[in-house]
Amino acid sequence: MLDGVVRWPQELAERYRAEGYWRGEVLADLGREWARTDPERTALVTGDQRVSYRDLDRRADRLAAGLRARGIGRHDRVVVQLPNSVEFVVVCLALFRLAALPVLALPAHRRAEIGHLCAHTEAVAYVTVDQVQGFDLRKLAADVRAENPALRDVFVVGDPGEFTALAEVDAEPVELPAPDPSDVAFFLLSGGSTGLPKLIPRTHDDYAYQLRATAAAMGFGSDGVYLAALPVAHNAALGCPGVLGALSVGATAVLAGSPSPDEAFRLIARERVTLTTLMPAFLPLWADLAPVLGADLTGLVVEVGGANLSPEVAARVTRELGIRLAHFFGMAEGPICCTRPDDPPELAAHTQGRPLSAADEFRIVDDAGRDQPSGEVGELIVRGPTTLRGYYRVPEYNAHTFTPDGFLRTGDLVRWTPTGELVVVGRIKEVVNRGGEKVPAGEVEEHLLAHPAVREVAVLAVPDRVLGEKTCAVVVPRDDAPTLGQLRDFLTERGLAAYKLPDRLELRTALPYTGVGKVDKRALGAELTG
Ligand code: J2J
Repeated sequence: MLDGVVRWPQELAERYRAEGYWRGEVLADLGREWARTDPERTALVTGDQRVSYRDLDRRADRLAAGLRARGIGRHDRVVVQLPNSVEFVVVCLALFRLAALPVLALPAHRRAEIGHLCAHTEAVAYVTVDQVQGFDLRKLAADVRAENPALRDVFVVGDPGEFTALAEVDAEPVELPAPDPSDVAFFLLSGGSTGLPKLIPRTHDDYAYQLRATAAAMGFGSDGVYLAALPVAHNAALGCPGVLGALSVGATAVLAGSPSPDEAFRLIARERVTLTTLMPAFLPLWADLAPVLGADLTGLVVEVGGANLSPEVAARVTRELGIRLAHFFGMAEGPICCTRPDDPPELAAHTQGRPLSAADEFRIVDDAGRDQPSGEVGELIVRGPTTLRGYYRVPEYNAHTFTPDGFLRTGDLVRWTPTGELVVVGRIKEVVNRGGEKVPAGEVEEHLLAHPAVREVAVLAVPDRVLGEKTCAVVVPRDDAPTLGQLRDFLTERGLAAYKLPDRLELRTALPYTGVGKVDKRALGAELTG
């Protein structure tokens, strides 16, 4: 196992194996069996491109060989920042086959995030595209490489500029040793943590199980067609069952650029999509535009989650569109609770369903760590065959984010219904959930404190009709008060992703503090919304 990754204790690992959750499958083999038995079957669709299982397999093998020739091998970390594309899947498969470790950045991430990921993981390579929406990622790559001596290679999809074109990394396939199933396969980014973004190691065993279990829960098999409308680098679209789950069951994954209704509806009709994933904020838009655009979504299963879903919106899309909702509470860290497509629609409208795995241990505890009686609200803590045991290379942070017996403290406030479904009611972690995009308050505060006009700052969520929440920065200025525009420009200049920029600025002469000297965000929140 890679240094800095916390293992499951042997006893639990043996139990997960003995009970058949972990079966020794490796992500390196995704799609391989289908390439052998049904090579012409369509694995991926994007735009006008259709990629068969055979071609996908070959491309992954050739890229793996090409990367190996450049010295990339077992346990090497490679930061991957690609939009939904065939390249994303080929790169991940190639790295899995080399037992090298993709570190999955979101397309929205910028210099601050990519720089941190490269430095923290000592990445040897960064795979990116030439540009997105007018932003030149090669410039970002040059800055990051200048600061990270370990970063030997930058591979670019499109015009490589001073770097290497990904398309040129190609060689005759070679025999490669299979990765160890209990070893880490790749890293996901945590949405909610204090300080800099944390990395979540996902093992072959645990992720292969997540793919299998979520596919089964959604009734998704080889005749299924999955539409990835959210970024595939996010756990929800990657592996619940998502694109990788589609490859594991021999289904087809359709890669869209965004969840915008015109593109999504066109693909759903053309490819006969059976399953997709959305954040709740998109549902009203889909409901408004489906009749206008003449889309027939009847029977489509939509996994919805990541942020609060209003029961009215859930009822509306079920009634008006004939969509079958599966309501997900998920975390990149691994825990998943969901309603199943065949559950009564009220269940999806009002609850987040049942734990994915019979081996999941979900507990609801009070401040002192005592289990709460059913129906009472408390913090959700989780242990299970998909839930990480520690973030990568942050032992001090792990010491207080996990209980001594290895339960992840999720920071989410939840309760059980009398029939055993989970209901998410709030949050104690300092994260703004901006329509499903997670903005870690502490990270933004740290950047804002570097602004010369900012003496003190607190970043917190304020309600928003469309996104559910937006980001408000409450600033105590030094002399001249900064404007919102100036602060946003400053953060952009520091290389922060756009979705983390504050939407609103409030100026104060002082911040309220609690008895222990922490900013009283609850009081501030009440003041801002009251
Ligand atoms: C309220 N808050 C929710 C829900 C997650 C599937 C779906 C989503 C994610 C995801 C994911 C929520 N209602 N239904 O990984 O596999 C908030 C909680 C949680 C955090 C995790 C998946 N579902 N949340 O959103 O890692 O606060 O994963 O701790 O991005 O989203 O965020 P993330």
